Amino acid sequence: MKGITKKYCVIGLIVILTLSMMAGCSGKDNNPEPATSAPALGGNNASGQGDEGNSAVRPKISWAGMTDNYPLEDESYAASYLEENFNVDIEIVRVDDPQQLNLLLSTNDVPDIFASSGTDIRKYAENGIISEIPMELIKTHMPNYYKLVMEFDDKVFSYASVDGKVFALPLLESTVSPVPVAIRGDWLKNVGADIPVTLQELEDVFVKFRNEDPDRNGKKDTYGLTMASDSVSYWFQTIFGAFGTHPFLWLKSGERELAYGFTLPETKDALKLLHKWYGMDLIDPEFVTDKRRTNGQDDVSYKFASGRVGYIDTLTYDDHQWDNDGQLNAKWVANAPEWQQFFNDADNTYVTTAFTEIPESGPQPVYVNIKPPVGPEGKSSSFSPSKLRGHYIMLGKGALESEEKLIRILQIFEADVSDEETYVNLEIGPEGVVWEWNDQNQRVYKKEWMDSDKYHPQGRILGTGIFFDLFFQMNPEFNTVFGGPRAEQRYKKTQELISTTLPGLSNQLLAPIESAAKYNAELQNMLMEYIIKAIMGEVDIDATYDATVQKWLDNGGREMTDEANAWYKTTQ
Ligand SMILES: [Ca+2]
Repeated sequence: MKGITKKYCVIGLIVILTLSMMAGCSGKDNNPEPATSAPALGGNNASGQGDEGNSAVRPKISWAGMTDNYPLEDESYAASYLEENFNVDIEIVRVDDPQQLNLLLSTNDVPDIFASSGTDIRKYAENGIISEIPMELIKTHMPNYYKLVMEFDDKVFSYASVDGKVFALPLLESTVSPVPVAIRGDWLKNVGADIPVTLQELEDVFVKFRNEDPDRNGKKDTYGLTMASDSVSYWFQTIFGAFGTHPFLWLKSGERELAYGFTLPETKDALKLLHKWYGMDLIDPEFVTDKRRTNGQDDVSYKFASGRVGYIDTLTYDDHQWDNDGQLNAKWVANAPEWQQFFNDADNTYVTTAFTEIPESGPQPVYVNIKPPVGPEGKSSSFSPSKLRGHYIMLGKGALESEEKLIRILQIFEADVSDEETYVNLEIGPEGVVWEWNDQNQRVYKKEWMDSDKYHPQGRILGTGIFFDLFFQMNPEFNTVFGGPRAEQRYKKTQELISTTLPGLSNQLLAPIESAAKYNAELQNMLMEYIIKAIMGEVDIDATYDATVQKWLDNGGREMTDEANAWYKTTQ
């Protein structure tokens, strides 16, 4: 991984050097850079391309960015940083909401750079609002960006294309990962069980968790698992995942079709197993009201931490850390005197990693992060939100005034996504003002930063944050370039160890469909009710499942499926 960072830095450096040389060649006999283009605050720019001279091309770029998070003043540190390092003039376009953006676009006052929903790409392209971004230029001037998105999905540009031409740049969210799975290590030890791998082994463990007093309190007061009733994405998701399905996601069905997960026959098999488990008393009867994540005692993480259920697959990796600021961790520590004592020593705050096996020594008890169970056909998965963001970067007609201008824009984007120094300056701000190096050579906030008159919680005085940093959290290498031990623990020790390594299952429908707005809420309620009844045995699954699928299809599900597949075909 280190090698990749280095390579990005080298390429970033080459971009900057190339720009320096271009600027140097065009104006080598001219005066030093004008004072007006200096950054607002003392930075450490790699600059050098400031003395552009009269003949230099210095394109003017109107920038509406991603959101309403625009800088409050026209002159800001981040805007000056871009102007200085890329020899451009930045004009900030202030847009407060999508309505205002649409008004701007309809009056033909289209910003060079803005972001909008993927559903708008065709409309904007057909109305001549946005420009084609030639694929060859993307490959040439954004090679690291190109590599990142193609590694995610080699069809990714088809989601941003109209009639085979690319009209927008897809964005990824690198902090998204498959949901981790954990089991109580102390209970496994107490009942003499190994870490379960298959679904059958998991069932065997759950039988022991229910019947062999795993918490050794002399009472039959423990269950195998429960679910997050308030979030359908997490409903027994790794159990459905062991059958390769998820009732509430669009999944691939065969080679060239999408189908709604509930309608797949594997969902019926999973429901039958869950009903069997309910009958065996392995599922906490409170599963119909338990929540995913609250501050109280009614959520899955409390029940897991306090020792009512022994298995959890409902929290993201952030909550699985041992730094005492995550939800599961906070509740776990509150129930564990040994861990409280351990974290009383401030030096211990970020030292631990997630456990993937039961440790021989150290504070007890621990929860062990395991892989999702492997089902009868060898399938295994954990729900993962999509890495593809719903918003795309688009370029107005003005961005194509000259090829030089377009290339400069793409170079800025490439530096933001792959050059660490550019990213830090746009996202966090300048060294010595906002942040400093700690004794472990990590970037952390300066203690006095929050008292500074340049401080703003969204960075709107310096212009830092996602207004200019359009590629926020896209490059996974950059998740740890700021924030010190906390970021290291979250994105290296935890995300890489327990989450990115899991088989994920995500929604395969990557564009919104119109019919879903019409039908989905009602259809989802119908399926939720059916699934609960099926698990609790209030309906006979064999006698009612096919009819329920039919009812779903007849009441809007077929229309949604057709629309989902019409989109899917455009990506093939
Ligand atoms: Ca007990």
